[in-house]
Amino acid sequence: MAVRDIITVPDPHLKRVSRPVEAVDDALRALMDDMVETMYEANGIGLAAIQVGVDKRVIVMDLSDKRDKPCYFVNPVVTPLTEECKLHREGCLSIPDVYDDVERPERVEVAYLDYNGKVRKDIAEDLFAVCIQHEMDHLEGIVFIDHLSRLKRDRAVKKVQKLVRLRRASTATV
Ligand code: GNR
Ligand code: NI
Repeated sequence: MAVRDIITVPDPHLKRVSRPVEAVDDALRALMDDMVETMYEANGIGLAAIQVGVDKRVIVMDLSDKRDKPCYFVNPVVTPLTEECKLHREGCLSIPDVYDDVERPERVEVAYLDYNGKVRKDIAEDLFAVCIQHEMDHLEGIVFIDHLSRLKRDRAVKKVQKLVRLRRASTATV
């Protein structure tokens, strides 16, 4: 297992539509293992493969307090179950230090293949619903700031670019 680099906006990979997975095999499980390790290291609750530069329809998530219950979603399909939407403050590992409210349906159904390629279906509410919809957006090349005004989006990208430049400068001689 290995921690991979997480790409940040405005990396054009984040705009790519990810491609369906053809088989849940050992190579895919190795990717999913790396994604979980990368997510834990970054203290995230979810991660889409495109955030490590891989354009496959794969998501990992862990909403447990002890960070010991990783979940895997391959080729997920999300269907809203309510018209009611809820505002939730979101963040993204590809947009560090930016947080804002996004409105999304509050209950959704998610159909997917699990770590072993088994077909599964869950009902998602609360943070699970927020997170799976945030991750599904990544598979479609959408990030949460795309749901904000253009002014907020432009500001967020500039802030991230500045942060990344500073980080590079401070780690260049390590
Ligand atoms: O770690 C994350 N936290 C989070 C908080 C509120 C709404 C969505 C998320 S997902 C994010 C990790 C991430 O960037 N996943 O793509
Ligand atoms: Ni994200």
